[in-house]
Formats: sequence, C-alpha cells, structure tokens
Amino acid sequence: MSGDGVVEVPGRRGLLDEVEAAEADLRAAAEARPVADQSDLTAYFAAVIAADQKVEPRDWMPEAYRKGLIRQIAQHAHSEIIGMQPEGNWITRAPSLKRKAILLAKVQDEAGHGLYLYAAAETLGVSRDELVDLLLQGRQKYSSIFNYPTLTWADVGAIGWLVDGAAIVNQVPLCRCSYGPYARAMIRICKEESFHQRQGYEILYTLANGTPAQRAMAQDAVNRWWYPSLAMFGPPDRESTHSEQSMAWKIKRFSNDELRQRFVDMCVPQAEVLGLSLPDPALRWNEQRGSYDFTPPDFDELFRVIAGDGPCNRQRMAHRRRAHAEGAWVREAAAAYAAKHRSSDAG
Ligand code: BYC
Repeated sequence: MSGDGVVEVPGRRGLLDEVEAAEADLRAAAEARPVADQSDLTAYFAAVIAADQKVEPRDWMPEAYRKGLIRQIAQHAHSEIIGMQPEGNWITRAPSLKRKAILLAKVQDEAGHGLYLYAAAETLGVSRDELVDLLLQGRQKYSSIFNYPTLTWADVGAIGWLVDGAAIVNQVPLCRCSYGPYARAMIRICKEESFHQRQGYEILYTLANGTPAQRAMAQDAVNRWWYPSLAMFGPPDRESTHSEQSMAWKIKRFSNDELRQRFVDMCVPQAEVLGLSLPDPALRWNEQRGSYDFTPPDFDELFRVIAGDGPCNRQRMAHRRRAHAEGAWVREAAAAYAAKHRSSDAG
C-alpha cells in the first residue's frame, strides 16, 4: 500500500524515473544543438541523430523519416481515439459513482492523448482531417488490442493493468525518440498512462480480494487480455518490417521482442501481488537469461486482427464513422466561432 492507501504497482516508480530522466535529457538537448556544417543537409541530419539531439519541424529530414513518423504517430493517435470505445462501454455501468467518475476522466485522458499525437503529426505537414480520413477509409491502422470486447467490469481493470502497462513499456523509450514533438508528447502521455495503469491495477486488486465470484471475474479478464496485450508489441523481430530503419533513426529504441520480454518480466511480480495467475503454463524464470521464459502470442491471430478480422473491428470502425458524422456540426460550429474571433481580433 502507498501512503494514500492505494495499492502500489510494483515497478511503476522505475518507469516513471525513466520518463523523468528522458525529460531532463530532452531539455538539455533543446539547449545544445550540435555545431555542424549545415551546407550538407544529409550529413547534418545524421549528425543530429548520432549526437542524440532532437530533430525539430524546422529541420530538413529525409522524406522516408517524415513518412515513417507520420505512419507511426497517426497510428498511435488513432489507437488512443478508438481505444476510448472498449472502456467507454462501461461508463454507464461502473459499479459506483466514484468508479464512474474515475473511468470518465480516464477515457477523456485518452482523447487528450489523441489530440497531443495528432498535433505532433501535424508538425510533419499533414492535417488532422487528412489523418482522420485515412483512418475512416481503413488506410491507416490502429492498435490490434482495441478489437477485443470488454465483457465484464473486470475487463476495465485488466485493460488498465495490462493494456496501459504494455503501452507504458512500449512508450517510455519513445520519450527518447529522435523527433522532438513526438518525444515531448510521449513524456506527458507516459505520466498519465502510469496513473491509468495504477487505477486498473487497483480495480483488479479490489476484485481479487473480494467475493469468490469477483475473484473469478478478475481471473477470467486477465486470462482473456494477456495474449492480446503481448501482441500489442507487434510481430516478432524477424517479421518486423520497420524496426531496423526505425532503430537506426532512433525513433524506436528497442525491438518488439525486447519490449515484449520487458513487459512479461514486469507483469510476473505484479500478478503475484494481485494473487492472480497469468494464463501461461510455460512461464518460468530463466536463470541464465535473467528473464522469464513465456509462450509468445499467436501471431497469425495478430495479423488477422490487423487485417480487419478481429472480434470487434467492424463494430469499432462503424462506431467511429457514426461518431465522426454526428460530430460534424460541432466541428463546423468550432470553426465558425474561431473564424468570428479571428475577424474581430483583426478588426
Ligand atoms: N496493432 O514493422 P512493425 C494505447 C503493424 S495506444 C496494429 O513491427 P513498427 C492505449 C505495423 O503498423 C497503443 N498494427 O511496425 C490507448 C506495421 O504495419 P504498417 C498504440 C500493428 O511500427 C488507449 C506492421 O504491423 N501504441 O496504448 O516498427 C487506452 C509491421 O510491424 C501492431 C502505439 O501506437 C499492432 N499491435 O512497430 C489504453 C505506440 N503491431 O504500418 C492504451 C507507437 C504492428 O507498415 N507505435 N503493427 O502498415 C509503435 O511503437 C510501433 O508502431 C509498434 C509497431 C511497436 C506498434
């Protein structure tokens, strides 16, 4: 238990320390641009990356770097927005007013993360409207994890613990991404995700220490979310198309498999505190490797879900398209209001 009586998530502090260290380095990088000859733009870009400085929107960058970033940041932004649906499903059925208020705030935070990320993508010369259109046309992806259903209240806990937990493990290294606007967005997002993980963990802790039926519900949720959470890290390294280039450009800092392993190693002691088991009979400590051996997720299933054939893909996209159409008047009203203020400011 922490001082405020809330169960603490083992390992959470360490990840937050990493975020704070990345934030300090980001500030230092902002003040120390490498003094290099800018007449050769390719060489200058390479020098910025090699010196662990940040590439900023005003800087020249290779077209493939810009496109790769747009792809990843847009996919990330779309994931945050689509990710509001599975948990949003439980807002009206949260078991108490307090739980409802917390869940509302959390889902609203996800919308905020989407906004930070769309704004970061816009610094690369695309508009949010274009990116949203690409999502709605099915031409850009969002995370596979949000194509699974939330069947019980315990799923809200499992998403917080496992999905937000996987998100943090994946995203803490992105705080050191070579592209400044993305790295800065990630710092803020990681701090909030850490809080989200804690609220999910606390829901599961309460259920796991409740009645036998509540405990069974918590275990069932963990059983269903474990492998989809492992799949969030992407295909195995040998099948990852973008990793090599992304790592050379210091967009990604660790490979998909490295981060998946880190997540498993983090979850095992957390599951012990919860008193819940992880649904993998092969899970055991490997003394030589200093890590847990585990059964990888079914990557054929991951590819099917990414291709649009998961349990909830159609439902998620239909809901998003409907919400976008129904929100048209809000966007028009906001644009008219902004235009009115622009003209009155000018006058
Ligand atoms: N789902 O070459 P690879 C959140 C695609 S939000 C769908 O390894 P990369 C949260 C991949 O895009 C969670 N697609 O790719 C929100 C590529 O296809 P394309 C989202 C996947 O980019 C609300 C192809 O497979 N987090 O946590 O090097 C509530 C080959 O993959 C997935 C982010 O977006 C997947 N799981 O590595 C709670 C983090 N995996 O684009 C929580 C930022 C792979 O060529 N993104 N693909 O058509 C990343 O870190 C990286 O993009 C990934 C994939 C690790 C996801």
